[in-house]
Amino acid sequence: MADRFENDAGTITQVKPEKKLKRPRLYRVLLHNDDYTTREFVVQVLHTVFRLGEQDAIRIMLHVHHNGVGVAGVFTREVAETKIQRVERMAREQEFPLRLTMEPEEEEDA
Ligand code: TYC
Repeated sequence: MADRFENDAGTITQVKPEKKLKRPRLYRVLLHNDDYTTREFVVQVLHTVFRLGEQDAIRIMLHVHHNGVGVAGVFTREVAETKIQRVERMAREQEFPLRLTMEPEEEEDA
């Protein structure tokens, strides 16, 4: 399709190319094991902040407990940051050392 038009008066209209709608980069929120945070608290956090059902919350908690680290969820950057902050505040209130980090997912081909 032509993207440049000229009318009888010689006016040239250039059509802007469509902006590529890029998908926002996604981030994995990683949950780290420690020896002090209770299993119940981790399950509660996965349920209330990460919106996981009880079975999934328990499964991920146990995975982290046994493997040292696991994915709590995948979100856009702001959502990931907000969830981490929320959990950190909840953990601090109960003096648990629970730690979460985030890392970008590999870029997918468009
Ligand atoms: N290892 C903890 C315990 O035995 C439980 C735990 C699981 C803590 C996952 C943190 O991210 C975590 N009480």
